[in-house]
Amino acid sequence: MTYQALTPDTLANYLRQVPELLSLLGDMDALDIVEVGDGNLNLVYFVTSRSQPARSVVVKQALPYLRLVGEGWPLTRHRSDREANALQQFGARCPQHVPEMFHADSAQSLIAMQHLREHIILRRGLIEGITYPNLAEHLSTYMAQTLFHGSDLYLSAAAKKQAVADATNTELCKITEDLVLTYPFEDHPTNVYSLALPRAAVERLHQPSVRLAAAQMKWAFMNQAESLLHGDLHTGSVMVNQTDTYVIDPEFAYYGPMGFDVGLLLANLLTAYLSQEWHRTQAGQNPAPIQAWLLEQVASVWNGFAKKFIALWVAHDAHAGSSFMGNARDEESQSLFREAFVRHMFSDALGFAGCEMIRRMVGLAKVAEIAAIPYETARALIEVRTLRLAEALLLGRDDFQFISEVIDLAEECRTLTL
Ligand code: SR1
Ligand code: MG
Repeated sequence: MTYQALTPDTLANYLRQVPELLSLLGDMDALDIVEVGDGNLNLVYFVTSRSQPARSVVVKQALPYLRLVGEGWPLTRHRSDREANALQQFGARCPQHVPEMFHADSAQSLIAMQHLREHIILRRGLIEGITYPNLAEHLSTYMAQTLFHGSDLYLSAAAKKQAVADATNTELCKITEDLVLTYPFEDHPTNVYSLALPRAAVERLHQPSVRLAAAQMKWAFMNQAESLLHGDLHTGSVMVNQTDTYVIDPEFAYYGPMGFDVGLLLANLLTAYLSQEWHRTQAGQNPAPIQAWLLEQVASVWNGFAKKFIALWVAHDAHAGSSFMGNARDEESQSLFREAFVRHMFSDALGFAGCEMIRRMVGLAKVAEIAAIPYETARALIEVRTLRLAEALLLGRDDFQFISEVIDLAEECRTLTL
């Protein structure tokens, strides 16, 4: 069957021909099919049995263009294959935090997967002021498991090189290279600014020191094939409730620097933090408790990730009886290498966090917790605070020793005035 962008009617016909979904959905003739995609790229359908609503799947189909912009921005559909590959790899490495994939069809650029009916998108939950007791524990586990097991620290050199080739994701990487790591640092027609954002705040991003740092991060993104990344690990790619956490949507997956995933997540926790003053005040609530909780998440995500990553590494070497460094029994060199490795990931994470925060303020795709603030001046104030924090992270990425220093800086930036 040649590719067609599916409608609820054509999807129903399609599903009838997929036997592995029949056992999940039961009666294929009585399905409710609703398109719910609100992301930037794809069609997303909830498919639910009318008689037994607990029987339900999500069907995601890649469109041959960027949904955010329309048919004027064509995009190949190969991202669906990359997403299927990543869901399979991540599902094997961390099944408790990755939705189960039931069916993938390369010709239709379509994936059917577990419907997380009792979960909401983390970004939405945070805007509503909801806290999640297991969030940092789960996300640090997810990142340690996926990033360690995709790397040369775990895989054989041959398997890792094959995995790099299998994960080539040229077009989606180009989106990140342009929209995250290039355009926000120049005057580019795709950039979108708040009317009240002072021009000086934008011009700071064009300073040679900032452009140099952004170019260095772009180089790292394009050349450091360290592990299979999610590639777009923001709070809109996480689904949560009070007990579970799932990481969804790895269509930007490719082999890149591990600090990219960590940095995107930290960046989006920080934009959530800086936006709380507005959201909680609007809701007649005190922002302090959730602000403190969000900063705790920043610390626990990083500290938990670093600790779990090292623990996986030490356990693997002990079990394998050999290590990446060779077989010499030299604990001192091993631990120096591990320490330097974590420092390097930390620096990368902070650099990428800075780029991500900057692009969400001045680039094409925004974050709802800030973009949805309806008053230009109130929004611009939070944008300026975010930009100052982002710039300090990007420029100072090699100078931070501990995540507590990032938190002190975030608290300082939260009180800046226009
Ligand atoms: C043009 S696509 C914009 C953004 O949406 C995705 O979620 C990625 O973050 C991408 O950069
Ligand atoms: Mg996405």
